[in-house]
Amino acid sequence: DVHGAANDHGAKRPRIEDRTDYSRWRMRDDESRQTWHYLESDDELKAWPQTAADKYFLGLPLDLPDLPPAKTPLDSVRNGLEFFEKLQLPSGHWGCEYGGPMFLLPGLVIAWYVTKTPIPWYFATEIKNYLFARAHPEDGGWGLHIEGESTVFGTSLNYIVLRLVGVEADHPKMVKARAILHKLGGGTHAPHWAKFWMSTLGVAKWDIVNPVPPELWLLPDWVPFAPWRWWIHMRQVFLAMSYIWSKRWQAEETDTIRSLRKELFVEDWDTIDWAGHRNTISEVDNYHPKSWVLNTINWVLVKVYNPYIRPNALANRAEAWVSKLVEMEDENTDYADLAPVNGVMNFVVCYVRDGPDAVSVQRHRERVQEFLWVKEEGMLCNGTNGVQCWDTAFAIQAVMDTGLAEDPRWRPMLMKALQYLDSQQMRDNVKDQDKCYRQQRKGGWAFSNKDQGYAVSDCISEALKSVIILQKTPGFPTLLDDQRIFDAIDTLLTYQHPDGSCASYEPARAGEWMEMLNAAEVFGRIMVEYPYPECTTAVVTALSLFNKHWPKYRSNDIKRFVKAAVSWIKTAQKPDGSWYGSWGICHTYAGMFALESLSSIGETYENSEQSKRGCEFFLSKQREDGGWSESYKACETGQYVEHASGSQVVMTAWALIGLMKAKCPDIEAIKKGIKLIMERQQPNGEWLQEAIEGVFNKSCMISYPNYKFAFPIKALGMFAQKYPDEKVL
Ligand code: LAN
Repeated sequence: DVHGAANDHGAKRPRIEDRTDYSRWRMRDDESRQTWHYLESDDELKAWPQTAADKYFLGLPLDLPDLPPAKTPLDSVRNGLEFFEKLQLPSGHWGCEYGGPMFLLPGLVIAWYVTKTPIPWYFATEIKNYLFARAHPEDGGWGLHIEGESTVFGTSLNYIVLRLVGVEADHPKMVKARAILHKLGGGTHAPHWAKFWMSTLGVAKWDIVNPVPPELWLLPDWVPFAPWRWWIHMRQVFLAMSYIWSKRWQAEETDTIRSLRKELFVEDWDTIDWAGHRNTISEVDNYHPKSWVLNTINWVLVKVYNPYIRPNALANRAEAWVSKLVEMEDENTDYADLAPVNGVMNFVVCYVRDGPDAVSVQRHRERVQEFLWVKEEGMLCNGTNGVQCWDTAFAIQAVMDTGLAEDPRWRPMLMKALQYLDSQQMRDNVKDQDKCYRQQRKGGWAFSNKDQGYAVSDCISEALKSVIILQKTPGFPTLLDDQRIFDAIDTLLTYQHPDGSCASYEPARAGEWMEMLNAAEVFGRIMVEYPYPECTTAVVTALSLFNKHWPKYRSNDIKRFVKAAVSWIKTAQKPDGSWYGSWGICHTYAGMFALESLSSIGETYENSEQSKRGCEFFLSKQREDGGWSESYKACETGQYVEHASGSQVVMTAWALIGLMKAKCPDIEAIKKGIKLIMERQQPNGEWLQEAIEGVFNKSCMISYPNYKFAFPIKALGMFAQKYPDEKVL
């Protein structure tokens, strides 16, 4: 693939084309390790035909026949499943694009570049196409996420990507992007992470980067702000970053790098006061301004500690320990790593530490491929190495709620899905769990797959629920014996906070005050774990379901857990009856989970004040056409706001599921919503993509394309089960 590769180390001219031939792309599903391949030879093309799923992901026509028009919700379910089944991948899971954030691809491409990894022309070409397609329609810049306004973070980094993959600086789109970048202040106004990447690349000098001292990792564990207490994503990013920062390592200079120095900055590069711009940041990027505490610490580090005190021996010890922790992360995940931010940084660490030809570097090179995805707009970087376990769990639950699980028509699909979850359960804790500060995970599931291997409270819950309901359905085998189910329960039971709530990867290890050390500027609430209604409610539903089937196993622990969790869920309800959701948009997403969990312990509209108020909140937000349409803006502001483009299928399904789980008596309202979902279904059974569905860190949106299948199917199916005689159309 080096042939025609886009990079200018050595003599090769970057090659970049208008577009690639979409009939040549294939997604390989190697036990749910997803990689995209471009088949250049016709022999390969013959040997490896494009599947329906490939075509769907690529936006190519599927040429499916129209299905018999749905007259009832159950017809509509069958048509939806007919389509959704075609997207199930060979290993039994569902996958999809998982884009949205616009700061992931830059890390990956910069990591490729600084490690002299050739970028094949077809990757370079489609990366260019994606970024051009996603440039802000008016100013030509890029934001934090695909729906956001242009920022220095998004624009400087994605501009760099385009140059590294071979786009010329005088391309009209680059000229336009530069104009908005300069208008926002240019590279000196970038937030911390962008300054880090620019310095690693050698486009900026390290003095512009606020300190990332590896010494913090030498603090004893009892220290209240020791990094092991931070939210796992922050500490893993900080870890790798601190190694590179401490070494002030920079990539080898190239023509492109020299040229970027001229392009990215408003100031003349040679005269920039680098240290003086450590805290410079453009207004639009500054979502979470640094605290005075952090500014003071940074000042002491820069002015006093680093130049006069920092003992070499201590720096070396810190680097060595950080390096060891990086190694453990790589080993525990077989180089897949937690997510694409720390994954690509670990890649650079290995290159710096182990040299260009090391096995570790080679393995990272292979593994980062799993973050990439190709869709009709081009190539992007997913938020994780996939959505495998999560989306598969929801797919199973959707079918279960339609009552079709025993229908032989869907058995092969469900069998494969069950086998998939069977294969992905984590059977052991990670090696030296305490030494690398990992949470117990035995019996759990990750969001993506077992390779990544980070259990999450709600991912365990959703997967476990799916396994239990399927295994308890006549006609399905018991692949996971009782002990494996108990392992999952044991791990789930470790997730509760004293106040009854649950967080995501681990129970919180420090309080909200830690946000004072939030150096990233562009995200809010990232430094520690928080209690999340969605996670807490998912655990409650899983424990309740488990307890019905195994009433004896740890029943007192479960009773206590559920009781405390439910009372926390009730306190988390806002006066208007809603719950704030942190991982999906927003009150609609959280409301569905909350109402489902209340109903799992027998609390519904009739007998529970909280359930009733939750329903009333939903009913008050239903639109004239029967749908719901919450916008991502709600995540930023905490207030329910409607999306400009009207009712959304996914939002509508979430609200309806909540209402039906809560046994809301207003059948007419529910019917109106069901009708909208049915009318939006296409003749081939699919639903089309509408507005973005997910969110993280309050400010960054992320796509969940399979939600438009799983949740409408589930809502329609639940309706068909509950009201078999109601006419909708
Ligand atoms: C995810 C995706 C899944 C999500 C749910 C399971 C839906 C949630 O209920 C718990 C948290 C979790 C696991 C989650 C955490 C943060 C992730 C991994 C992401 C939103 C996907 C991308 C994001 C990750 C942090 C992106 C990298 C960005 C940094 C700021 C490091």
